[in-house]
Amino acid sequence: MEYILKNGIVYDPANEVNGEKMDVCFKDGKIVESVSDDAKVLDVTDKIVMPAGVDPHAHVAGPKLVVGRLYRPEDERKGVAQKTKVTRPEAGFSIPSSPTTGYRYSRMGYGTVCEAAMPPLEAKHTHEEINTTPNIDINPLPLFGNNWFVMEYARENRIDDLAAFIAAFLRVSKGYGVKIVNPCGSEAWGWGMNVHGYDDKAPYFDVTSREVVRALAKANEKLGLPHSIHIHPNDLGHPGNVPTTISTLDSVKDIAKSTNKAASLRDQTIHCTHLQFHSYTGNSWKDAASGAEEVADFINKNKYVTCDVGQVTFDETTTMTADAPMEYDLFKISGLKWANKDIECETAAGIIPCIYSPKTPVSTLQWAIGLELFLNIENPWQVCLTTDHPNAGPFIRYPKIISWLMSAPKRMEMIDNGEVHKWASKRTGLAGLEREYDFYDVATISRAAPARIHGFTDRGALTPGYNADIAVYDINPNDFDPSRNPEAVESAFSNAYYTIKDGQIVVKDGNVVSTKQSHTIWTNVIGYEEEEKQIIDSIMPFFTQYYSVKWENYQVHDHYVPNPTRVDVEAK
Ligand code: MFN
Ligand code: ZN
Ligand code: ZN
Repeated sequence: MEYILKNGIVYDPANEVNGEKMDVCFKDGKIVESVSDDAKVLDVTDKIVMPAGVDPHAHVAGPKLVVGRLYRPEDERKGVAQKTKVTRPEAGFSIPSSPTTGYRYSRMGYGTVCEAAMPPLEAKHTHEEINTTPNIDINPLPLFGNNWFVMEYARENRIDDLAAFIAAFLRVSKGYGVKIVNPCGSEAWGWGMNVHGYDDKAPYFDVTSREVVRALAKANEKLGLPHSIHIHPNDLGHPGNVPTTISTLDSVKDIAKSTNKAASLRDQTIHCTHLQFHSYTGNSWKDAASGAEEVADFINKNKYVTCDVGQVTFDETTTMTADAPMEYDLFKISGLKWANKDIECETAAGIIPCIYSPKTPVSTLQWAIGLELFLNIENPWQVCLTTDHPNAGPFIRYPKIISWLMSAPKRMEMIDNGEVHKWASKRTGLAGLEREYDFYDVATISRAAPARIHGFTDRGALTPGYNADIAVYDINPNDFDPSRNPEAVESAFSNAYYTIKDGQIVVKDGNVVSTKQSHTIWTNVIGYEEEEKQIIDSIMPFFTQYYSVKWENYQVHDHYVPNPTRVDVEAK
């Protein structure tokens, strides 16, 4: 089937197309240069056309989602919608059901979402949920930062073995890249402890966070994976965490990016997620303030670093993370219902609701710090739009965040009319920031940059040969001032005029009109077969003794990934 999207105003930063009136053609699910006269015409005259959105970091599939849904029926009831001819019933606000997650992303014009934390031991379940999430492709990142084997290789500086282990575990878990959460800290939590500084050791392992991160970065670059290491640093959510954040980012400065073709798209060697939660000064919440300027300044000077923000949205949400000790800290502060789980020999997890209110000093501080990061980081290719869904707010708020970024008057109004607590102006620099994003910047932070950062060579741009993943929004940018119409910006980005996924129209006028099976994107390392076999053989005695599952039952077999997008990486 051939289509032509006619007369749209196109924003395609990867191809340096900035608001040009042009047609976009696609055929058999791919973007093409041109189509025949028989092509079906979709008239999008003077509407915004962008590549479909790419979310570089969210929590959308896996067992912690299930725990969240089960223990928060009050959240489940908030997002109820009846089924339609093509959709199942919807449920959930901050932790929507898997089908609901797919529908809501596609209504916003998104086509790809990174599931940011998959414990290999729970990978099978994660894939089952991915398979029931329609309309969006998902690339899951397995957790490596507190894995017992990884900590051992890092301590002994066995980078070759670590590379083989990563290759093997991407295959075993059908994962995409290397995720690190609170390195050594989630392991310490097994003993009721945490690590705080970057040079603290995991108890009984004699290895520091710094050593684990550097070893993983070296192994990642040795393999030349499409994505860099993806890190949630130590000390999340604690006042005074700026030095830990900067030391972490600084510590991989000397590690050269791989020359492998698979790594060639990206510029970074480290991606720091939900940077907002890592940009606090002060000694306690009483004297906490923004460290966004210092952190943004570091990023501005260091092109090897990229980030996503984790923007607070002022919602009642459900937080969930492999940073289990931090969730316990939140429990001590709020006393809300808390769940915790140990993932044997690999990681941990914690879950707790969080209410971010604009009347609360700390929530407001977090909100303003997130916006300051967006506005102080000069190069939009280094910063991505996220709420760390659902941790700082649900992903359905992305359009609202876009409206804040595009309108300085809107931000000032919120500060001046007392809608947000005065800490926003007293303890951050937000009120002095006049920068406003334009549609090209928005397209960069929500599709082009996240796709490049993840090393995707088939999406995030309207390049011929790429997947026909396209979003159309009902705004005429030549006759519209986003600075003065933030509500209209929010509404348009919430309800795509068209969302097209692999050439299929899945959304029209903000309604899901069809569904399709998701792809699971995973990385298949080629060239390490012998090393992988050796490393698996070497861990097997330990695995058999200490894991409560058998290796045969641990691996994610092909039938768990019925619709793969396999990224082959020639690592040698
Ligand atoms: C990432 O997973 C991931 O992370 C992320 O809420 C997450 O009230 C999960 O107990 C948080 N507040 C304070 O201490 C503030 C000080 C307070 C006070 O008690 O004194 N001050 C005021 O109320 C201000 C009054 C004066 C004024 O200035 O107006 C704490 C409290 C808190 C702190 C609560 N912390 C948690 C934040 C961290 C991480 C949330 C979520 C997090 C989730 N993942 O006019 C005048 O001058 C008077 C001044 C006022 C006065 O004194 O009265 C995964 O993958
Ligand atoms: Zn995280
Ligand atoms: Zn996260």
